[in-house]
Amino acid sequence: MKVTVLAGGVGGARFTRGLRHLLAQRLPDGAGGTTAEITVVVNTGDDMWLHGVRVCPDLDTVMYTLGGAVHEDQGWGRRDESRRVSDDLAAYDVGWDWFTLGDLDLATHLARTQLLRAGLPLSEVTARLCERWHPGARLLPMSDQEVETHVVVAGDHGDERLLHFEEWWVRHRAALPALRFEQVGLAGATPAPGVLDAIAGADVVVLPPSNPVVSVGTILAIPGVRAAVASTSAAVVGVSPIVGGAPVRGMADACLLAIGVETSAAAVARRYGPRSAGGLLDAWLVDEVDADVVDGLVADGFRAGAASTLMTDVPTTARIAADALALVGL
Ligand code: FO1
Repeated sequence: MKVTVLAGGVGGARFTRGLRHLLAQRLPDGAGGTTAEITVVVNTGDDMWLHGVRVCPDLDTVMYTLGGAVHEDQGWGRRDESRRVSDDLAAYDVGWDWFTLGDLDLATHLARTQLLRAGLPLSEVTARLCERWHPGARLLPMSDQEVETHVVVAGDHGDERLLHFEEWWVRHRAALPALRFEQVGLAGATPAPGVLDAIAGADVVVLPPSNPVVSVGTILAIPGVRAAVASTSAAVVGVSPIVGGAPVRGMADACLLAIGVETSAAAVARRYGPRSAGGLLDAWLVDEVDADVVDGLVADGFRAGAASTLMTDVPTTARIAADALALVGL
């Protein structure tokens, strides 16, 4: 069975960990893993060059989470982390003192940067880094080209300012109203090798509860990706990142506001659109608190269902993944 997940950071990583647990139960490989082929296409719009190293927050969050090294409470970065280098960098007053690169995390960025400088594309670099972490899935960046999400905010003199997404997200906690998002580098970007095949050749494509605008939305914005999802023979099922009118974590509401989409489970589904009307989704799983929207979504051509979608632990997340797959008969 081939499953392809279009994932951002924490939500997508945690969901994929639960999905892997479910598939290991259903299709065991006899060694605790699964014979299912899981491909995670990961958003790289949050990436940046910082202190001369390439930082890929969502790729690292997925890699660490599936590799068992993630700082569980934070959802990103390494467990048992320290920040001696980051603190000393602050003493030099260089870089982003509000963005902490942990000491162990820095090793990942140094390794990645060395491999990039050697001429390897990000997709091959990612595969090399994953050889250490054994994520039990293939991680693909959405593109080997640099596509960075920037946020347009109002300037001080009635003009507009462009912030890197991470500055808006971490330094300002998305509190500065975003006028719009710009994916810098998008025009020249192509899907990384394997991305389109992973979408076209899957049995099921999953849109996990990642940020629908700056994570899944950025992946879909890579030329060719949205069309591949709309036309794949795979079933396409999503899990709402919005529960009861609010994001479970992060600030997707600030992102949805910026693009004029209501922060609701139903509005996000309609933003993706039903496959029956040329959209992306065959099915959409909402949380039980939003069960009242299911009938309306079905009337609009979605298969829809409601279940508890709080990813409290791996077995629970596996059950959520099972509920999502069940909507498309898997
Ligand atoms: N998030 C924060 O809120 N504060 C940080 O200092 C921070 C540092 C950081 C370093 C590496 C990395 O891979 C992720 C980091 N994040 C931090 C999380 C990051 O903002 C998110 O993982 C995504 O970019 C948003 O989904």
